Amino acid sequence: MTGEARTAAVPEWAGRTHPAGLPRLQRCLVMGVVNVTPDSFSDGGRWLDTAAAISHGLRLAAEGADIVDVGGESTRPGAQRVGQEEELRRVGPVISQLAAAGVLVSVDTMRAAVAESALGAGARLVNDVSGGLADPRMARLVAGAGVPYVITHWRGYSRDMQAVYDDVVREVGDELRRQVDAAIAAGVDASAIIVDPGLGFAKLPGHNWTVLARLGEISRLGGGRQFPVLVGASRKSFLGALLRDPDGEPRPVDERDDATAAVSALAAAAGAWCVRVHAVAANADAVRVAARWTGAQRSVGPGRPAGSSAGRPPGTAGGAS
Ligand code: PMM
Repeated sequence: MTGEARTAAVPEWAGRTHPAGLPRLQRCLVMGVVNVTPDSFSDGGRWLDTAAAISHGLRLAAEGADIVDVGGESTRPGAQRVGQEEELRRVGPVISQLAAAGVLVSVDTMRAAVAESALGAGARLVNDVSGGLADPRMARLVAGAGVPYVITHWRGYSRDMQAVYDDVVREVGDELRRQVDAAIAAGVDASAIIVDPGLGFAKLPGHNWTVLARLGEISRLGGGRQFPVLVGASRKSFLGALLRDPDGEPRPVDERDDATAAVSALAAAAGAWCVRVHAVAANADAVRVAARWTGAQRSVGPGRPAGSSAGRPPGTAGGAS
C-alpha cells in the first residue's frame, strides 16, 4: 500500500478549518455544557442555582473543557420560551464568574440582547441554536463584536419544528448555507463562523445518524467553502433510542454518556472542530484518541511506524496541514 493510499482514510477536510479568535489545537475541541435552566432534557434543574452553575463550569474546565457553554433557555421539544430578563438573570453572573476565573465561555442564546450582555460579562463566542433566525438583530450584534459565531441548522422553535426531508444532508446543507449567507451579509466575518447540523433539532434519529456519517458535506454546505463543524450529540434522544432495553425502553438520559463519547471519537476522527458535551472527562479522552488515531493515519508511510523520523513528531496528531 502506498503512503498516499493510507492517508486517504482521513477525510480531506479534517482539521483544515479553524475559527478566527479561538485557540488553535491539534485536535477536536471539547465544549462543556452548563444549562442554567429548570427544564433542559439533559440536566434540567441541576445547575439552576448560580453558585452550583459556577462550580459546575469550573469543574468542567478542570476536567478538560476547552470552552464552557452557558445557556439559560431550554430547547427541549415542547419547551416554553423563557423571558429575556429571566434568561439574563440566569446566565449573567455565571458567565462573569467563569470568565473572571479564566474560562473560555460561550453563551448559548437565541437573543441578541442576551448575547450582548453575555459578551459584556466576558463570553467570547456566541452559540445560537437558531443560527440567526430567531432574532434578526443577532448577526449584526455578532458582526459588531467580532466574535466567533456558531450557526446551527434550525427550523423553528421546538414546539413546531418539522422533521421532514427528502435528502437530509442536502437540505440541512442548503438551509445552513442560507443562514450563513445571511450572517455574512449582515457583516459577520466568514472566518468567525462555525456551523452545526443541529442534531435533534427538527431531526428524527435516522436523520441524525445520516448527518453524522456525512459531516464533510455539512462542513462544505454543498459549496466550495469549508467551515468548522460543531457536533452536539450529547445525551440526545437518538442515543437513547439506539440503546433501548429489551422491553423497548429508551436508555435514560443520564446513562448516555458512554455512547456520547463514542460519537465524539468518531466525529473528531471525521474532522469535527468541536463536540458539545455534558460529561467532559470521557469526551476529552475521546478526542485525544481520535487525534492520535488520525495523526497516525496521516504520518504512517510505507513500512514506517507513526512517529518515526520520517513522519510527524509524536504528539502532533491530527492537525491542520
Ligand atoms: N443542543 C442543545 C443546546 N444547545 N448548541 C449547539 N451549538 N448545538 C446543539 O446541538 C445544541 C446546542 C440542546 O441540548 P442540551 O439541552 O443538552 O443543552
